Amino acid sequence: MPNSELRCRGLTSLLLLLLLLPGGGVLAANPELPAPPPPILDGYRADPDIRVFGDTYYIYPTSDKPNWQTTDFSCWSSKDLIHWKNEGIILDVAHKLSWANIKAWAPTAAMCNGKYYFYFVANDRIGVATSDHPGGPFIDVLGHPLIDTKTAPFPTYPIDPDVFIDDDGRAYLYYGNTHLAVVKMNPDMLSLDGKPVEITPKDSAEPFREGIFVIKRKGIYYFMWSVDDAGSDNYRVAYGTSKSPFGPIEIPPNNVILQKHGLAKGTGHHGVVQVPGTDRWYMAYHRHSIPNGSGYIREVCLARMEFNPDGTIKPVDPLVPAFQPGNQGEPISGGRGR
Ligand code: FUB
Repeated sequence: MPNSELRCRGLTSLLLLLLLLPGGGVLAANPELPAPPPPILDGYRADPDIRVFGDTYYIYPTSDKPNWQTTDFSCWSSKDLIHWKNEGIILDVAHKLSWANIKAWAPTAAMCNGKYYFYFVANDRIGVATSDHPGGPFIDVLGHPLIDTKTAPFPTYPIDPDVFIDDDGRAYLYYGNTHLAVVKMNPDMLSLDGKPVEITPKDSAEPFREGIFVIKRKGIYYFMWSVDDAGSDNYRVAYGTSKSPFGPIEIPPNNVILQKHGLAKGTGHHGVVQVPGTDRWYMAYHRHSIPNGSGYIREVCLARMEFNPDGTIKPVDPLVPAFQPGNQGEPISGGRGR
């Protein structure tokens, strides 16, 4: 690391060390550690679902409000993973749904046959809305939830959807809290092909809580999830792998890939995006806001996610920025990253 960068990191650490709290206190920081990188989105936001559609990256987050009483979903776009533009409100559950009006949480987006599908939580159920544009607005097409507490033949809390589209075009919807559910989607992306089945990872010392996110790399399915309570400093991300989108999920040693470090606490509920045509991957995640964060005062950050030669995921350090100053980020042209 060049000396100038070390000096710069030292200065930022000192500034954070001296950060004043409203009550007059001073944040306790370890001066040996670098300051956490700044968040990438404005405002209090969480549960970032990160996607790439065409030459543009998108993040679909939760908009944080006290006690998780949130009503609106926004969308953010970027051409390089560095500069993010707020596309505005894409679905206002307080006014646009007939079956729910609050607790707008943890959405996910997918593209199929040129149409965009937005799966979201409202009043503890999962709905689906569609749009011709990734930046919305999205319309609730069913007029009722896609998934409620009775959809799965086992107990799970129907929150935190994630849609994974396999190489053959088949889409799978994952969701749940404490118990992980998967169900194949019909080609219309608006109905389920059968009943959800339970694939909760059983042998993990890092128990599945919520925030499932699935990717596929070199023929292996990676299942990543959040552990502990979103209000805990120890909220973190663990993972397992499988040869099938239906599991069973095998647990590698040291399967925690994101956890608190220094002033970055409550790091979890992430999403992952692959730069098209490359083996470069980035993780968007939230942490408790710095300063004065909590389980519903959160901010969205970005980090590089890398793999070891044996396919295991390297732990992500929330104190390391995704890009160093001067880096051009990850623009896409001709359908590929650089
Ligand atoms: O943002 C509301 C809830 O907090 C999400 O559904 C959970 O995953 C947790 O992040």
